[in-house]
Amino acid sequence: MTLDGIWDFQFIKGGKISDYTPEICCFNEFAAVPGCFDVTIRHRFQRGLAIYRKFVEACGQQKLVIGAVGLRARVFWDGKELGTCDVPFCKEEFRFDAGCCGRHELIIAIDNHVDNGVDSMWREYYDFYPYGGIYRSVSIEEIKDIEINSCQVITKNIETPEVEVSAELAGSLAGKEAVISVDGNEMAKLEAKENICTSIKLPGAELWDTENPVLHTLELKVGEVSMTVNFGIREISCKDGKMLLNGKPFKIFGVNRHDCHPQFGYAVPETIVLDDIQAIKAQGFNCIRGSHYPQSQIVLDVCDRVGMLVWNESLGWQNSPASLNSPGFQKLFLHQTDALVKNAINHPCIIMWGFLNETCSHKPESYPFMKVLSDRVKELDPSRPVTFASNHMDEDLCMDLCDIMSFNTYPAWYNIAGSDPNQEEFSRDAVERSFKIIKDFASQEKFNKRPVLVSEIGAEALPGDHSGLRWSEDYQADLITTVLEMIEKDEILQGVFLWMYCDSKTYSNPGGQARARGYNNKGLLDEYRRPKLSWQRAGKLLKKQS
Ligand code: ADA
Repeated sequence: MTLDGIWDFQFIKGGKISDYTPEICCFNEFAAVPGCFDVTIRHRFQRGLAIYRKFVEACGQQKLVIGAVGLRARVFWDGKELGTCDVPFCKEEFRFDAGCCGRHELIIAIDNHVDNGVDSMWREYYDFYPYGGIYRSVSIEEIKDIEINSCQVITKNIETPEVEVSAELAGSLAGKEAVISVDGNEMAKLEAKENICTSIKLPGAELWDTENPVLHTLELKVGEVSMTVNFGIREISCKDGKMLLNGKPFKIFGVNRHDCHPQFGYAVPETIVLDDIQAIKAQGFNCIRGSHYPQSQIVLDVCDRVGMLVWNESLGWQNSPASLNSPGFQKLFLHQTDALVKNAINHPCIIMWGFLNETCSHKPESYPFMKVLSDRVKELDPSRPVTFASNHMDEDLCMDLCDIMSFNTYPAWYNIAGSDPNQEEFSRDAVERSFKIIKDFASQEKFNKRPVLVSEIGAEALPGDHSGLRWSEDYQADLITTVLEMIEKDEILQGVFLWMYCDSKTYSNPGGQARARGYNNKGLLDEYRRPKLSWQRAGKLLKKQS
């Protein structure tokens, strides 16, 4: 049962989550769930304690699922604490005894203060805004005597075609059968056990790809309980420095996208997501990087349907070696890594997993935890390549942990090797120099021909500035079109994710001009999705290429 809708609400400016007690509650407003409270007219950009309340009819053993909150939450049922949500963008489940049948009080208390401690999952300087709220759907369901806790469908063979179905079951399974149907046809019957796994051949079934994103439906039934999942049959692999989708080499022409909107924060409604993804596709792009946190069910469902490839990554941004070596950070990070993969594994649109954007991967002390993460992701999902976006170019020390090597670079914008930060006019040479550094490094024999991507590149543009100098629409458009043309022809670079789809809210650092108006302005569109010149020029170029 969904609990989305209008909840009772109270905001205490400056309040902290540790201050929460039932006595401080005096609900004087309403709030939408999902929703971010600090985008609302009354509480815009305010930090404090937000208390959400909903009365729920329920009894007995229940499972409460909170799709995602930010920045952290405590959860209460009839005044008793069920647990906490400690990682933003991470789905959490709470199993509990709801008591006698009737009306019960559910409280989710949220705090949106930024924590700058070493174990923090979202520090102040992350270059995206720390909105507060219940980002994703909340639901509750009765725990029956049989439970299907997960059901994964992984493509084994695209020729036959064949998928592997594995599921975790619990409860009174003795004497029960697990029945698997695909697209309405019964395909297998197994003895119901805690872990089941079987291969199913689907002769004649159509494959999923970007042009023809065919989805199939699998139903797993055990006794009276069933679970339905959508899946696509497709294979992603890497060979001789190329990425292959269903055995065919392809290049990535992608954009980084923050799943964010000025009026919704990170609770972006389906209509906007659909509009974004369809517009990105119509412009000729084939992939999004979900920067820099696990993508919502809405984004992944839309990308499956529309045929848009996705790089899905965990929440992280320039985390220090001190964090990477802190047990508290590691525990939370592994928790969100497991959730990232387990919750999204069936989506055919996802072609790679990523973690720890721009961490200190040039420092030897970062290596052990990077390895733990890479191993963990591969253990959970051996079917997809692993990557991370490095900003350390030829100084990176962790690239051997990736199946695909990805580099963030900002030639002709930041003060990086090969770029002159004082140059006012766009220079193609700066891009060439930067790409050469990446290619020379990535072509070393020790990397054994892994595909190489430019995972971020871009320049800020303020709409209306047509001076041709830095910050103008023309400068940005020249950079973007140069990059797309160069990637198209390049033998080694297998793709690019432009930074970024649209302008996104970030910090307003009083000490610098780098984030004009408190936005990262490197969008090809502005934050309300109004196109800049680069969007039009990129579209023209990509449509001509295809
Ligand atoms: C980094 C980072 C992005 C963004 C970008 C920029 O590469 O990964 O999140 O901050 O730089 O615009 O500077």
